[in-house]
Amino acid sequence: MSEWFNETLHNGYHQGFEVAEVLFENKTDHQHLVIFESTSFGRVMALDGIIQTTERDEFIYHEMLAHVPLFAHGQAKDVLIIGGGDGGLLREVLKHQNVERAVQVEIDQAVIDMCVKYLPNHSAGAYDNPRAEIVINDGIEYVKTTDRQFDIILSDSTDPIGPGEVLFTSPFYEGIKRCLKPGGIFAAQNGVAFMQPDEVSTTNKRLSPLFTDTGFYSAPVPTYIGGLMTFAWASDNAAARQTALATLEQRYQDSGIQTRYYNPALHQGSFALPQYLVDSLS
Ligand code: AG3
Repeated sequence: MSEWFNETLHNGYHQGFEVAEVLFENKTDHQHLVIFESTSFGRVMALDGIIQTTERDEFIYHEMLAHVPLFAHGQAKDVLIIGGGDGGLLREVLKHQNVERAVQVEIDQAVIDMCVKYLPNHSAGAYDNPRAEIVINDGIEYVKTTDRQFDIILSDSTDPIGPGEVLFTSPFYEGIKRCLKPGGIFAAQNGVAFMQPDEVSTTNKRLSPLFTDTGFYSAPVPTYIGGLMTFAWASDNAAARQTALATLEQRYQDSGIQTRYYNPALHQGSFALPQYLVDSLS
């Protein structure tokens, strides 16, 4: 009999992975961390029973969370990442040569350490990059207190359960607002809309009083089961979300960045939402 890891996120519906080998399993100071070798998706990392990332499909999520805001902005120098301890997002952000500094605020040092060790292809050396600065702190504390400002802020959080819960609250979004530079862009993982429909409407209610332009884009990430993963978007520069295809193509080409999921046409298309989501926003 083989051993299976069954995710415990949704009621009455779950995905399972056949486990080839458990590489690490422990309670950190903040959450229960498991990293295992699966027989189908390469190495898999879960926190508190919820799949966070797999080697096989992480590129879809990390490319979309990094490149959509970064190419829409076009000249970001300072980037802030909240969470993202596996390092996949930092890796994609640092591919942009115009980025001079990427500050990553992660609450759990153990996640970074164990992912560097057992998921080395995620960070791919990003933590040793001189443009990266790692801060171990709660993201909400950081955005409430830092005196630095950023062109792009990305929230690569867990679901709004446990340590990730505060990263979906109005006080967190107010903190984001205070440390975004004029014209800056905030993007955040916002759950799988079909399975977690309230996340889209709640985030929309909380962001729209603070920013002149808010919206959502999406991507299908197989191991975030149940349909489209949504990403929240907020900015006071409404033009950024409407960046012309030709401009995105020019920036993408000039960057020399190689992608496996992201491309400029898909970037534009990802802001088109299914009607049930459009309705939930009004
Ligand atoms: N961040 C997003 C995990 C979301 C899982 N939720 C879900 N399936 N609804 C994970 C960290 C990736 N760097």
